[in-house]
Amino acid sequence: MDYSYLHLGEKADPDDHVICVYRITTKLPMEQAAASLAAEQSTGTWTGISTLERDIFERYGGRVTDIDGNVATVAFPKDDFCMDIGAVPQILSIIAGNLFGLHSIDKVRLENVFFPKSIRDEFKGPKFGLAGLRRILDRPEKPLVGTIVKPKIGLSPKDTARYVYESGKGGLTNSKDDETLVNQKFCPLQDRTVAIAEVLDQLESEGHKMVHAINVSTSGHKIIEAAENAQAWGAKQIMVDVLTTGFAAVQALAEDPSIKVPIHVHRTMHGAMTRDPLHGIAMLPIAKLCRMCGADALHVGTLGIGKMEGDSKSDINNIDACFDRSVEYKTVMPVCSGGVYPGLIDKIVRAAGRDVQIRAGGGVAGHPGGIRAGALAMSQAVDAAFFGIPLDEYAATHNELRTALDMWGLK
Ligand code: CAP
Ligand code: MG
Repeated sequence: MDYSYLHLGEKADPDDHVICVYRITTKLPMEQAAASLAAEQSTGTWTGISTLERDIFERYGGRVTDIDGNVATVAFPKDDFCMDIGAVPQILSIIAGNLFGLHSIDKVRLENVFFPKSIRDEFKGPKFGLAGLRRILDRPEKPLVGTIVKPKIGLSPKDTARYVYESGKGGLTNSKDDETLVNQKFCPLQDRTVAIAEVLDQLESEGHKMVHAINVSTSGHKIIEAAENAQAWGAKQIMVDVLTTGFAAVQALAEDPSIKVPIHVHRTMHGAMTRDPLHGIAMLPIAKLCRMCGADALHVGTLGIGKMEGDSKSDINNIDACFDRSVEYKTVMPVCSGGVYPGLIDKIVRAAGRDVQIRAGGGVAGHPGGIRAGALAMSQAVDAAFFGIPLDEYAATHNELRTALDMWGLK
C-alpha cells in the first residue's frame, strides 16, 4: 500500500512529536524529497509494501508538516522513540539516520530538533551546569578563562602539571587536557591526574581556585571506570569528546551517582557533520543533545572569529541552546575556544556575553613571556572586557596584555 507522508499545513502537536527541521537539496520536487525522508525514517522504504497496515502508518509514520523553500519540517510520533533502552543512539537513528544517504536527496542537513517533554523528562541534564561551575570556582559574574595544555601531546605528567600551575598563577580559572590526550605512555592518566591535583591544591592554598578537566574519552565499557579512577586520583573535572565516544557516554557519566565532578564536553570531529551548510548536522541539535545528556560545559564555537570555521549567528544559537529556559535542565557553560588570543576577548564577550568560558591554548603557550605571562594576558583581557575598558587602554598598565596585543593584534 502507498500512503502519503505529506501533511502540509497540519500542526503537529509538539507534546506528541519529535519535530525536525531539514535543509534539503534535491532535483526532485521538494514534496517528493521530504516525503521520501519522512518515509525512510519511519514506516516506509523505497517502494510500497504489503505489510504496512493503515493503522501502523497513521500511528508511527513521519509527517511532513511544512515546506518553506528548501527547508522541510518533519514530525515523528513520539512512540517511534524509546528511552530506557534506545535513548540518544535510537533518537539519532531516526532523526539523523539513513536519510543522509538517500539517492533521492542530493544533500540534507538537520538544522534543528525539538523534543516533547515526555522525552526530555527521560534525561537528567547537567549535574552542575553553569551555576555549579561558577560556585566551584567562586566566580559569580566574570567569564571563566582557561587554557588547553599545549603541545596537545608529548609533555610528561610533571611538565603538564607545571603548565597548569603557571597558568593558575596567571589567574586562569580552568585548564584542560587536549582532545587527543588520554592515557598515552608519555603521560599516563593516573600520573597526570595525581600531578595536576597536587598543583591545584597548591594553587588553592595560595588563594586561587582552578579546575582542570581530565580527558577520559575511551570505549563505552571502560569510560565509567576511567572517570571513577580519575576522580579517585584527584580530578576536579572530567572531559569527554562527545562525538568520538558518543552521547551515550556523556549520559552514562552524568547519570552515574559515583561521578561527582562536572563534565566538560569537547566536540572534536564535529566538523565532519557541521561544516557543510547543506549536508550533515548543525551544531544546534548536537548542543541540545549534549545538554540533555548532561554536559556541564560545551564547546559551542568562537563566533567565526577564531581559527575554526563557524559564524556568529549559528554559534549564538548554540549558546542560546545552552541557556534555553524553556527546557527543564540546568544551563550549560558555553565554551569559546579555537585560535583564541587576548586581542579577541573583547569581541567574544560583547557577542557572547559574560556567561561564557573563554579558552586559549596557543594564545597562552605562545606568549613570549611564557605560560604565566600568557595566562596573565588572558586574565587581564577578560577583566578589561568585563569592566568595559578598551583592551588597548587596559594594556597601558598591564604589560603582559600589551605584549600579547603587540604580538597577535587586536580584533
Ligand atoms: C584549541 C583546541 C580546541 C579547539 C576546539 C585545539 O587550541 O585545543 O580543541 O579550539 O575547537 O586543539 O585546537 P588553540 P572548538 O587555542 O591553540 O587553538 O572549540 O571549536 O570545538
Ligand atoms: Mg584541542
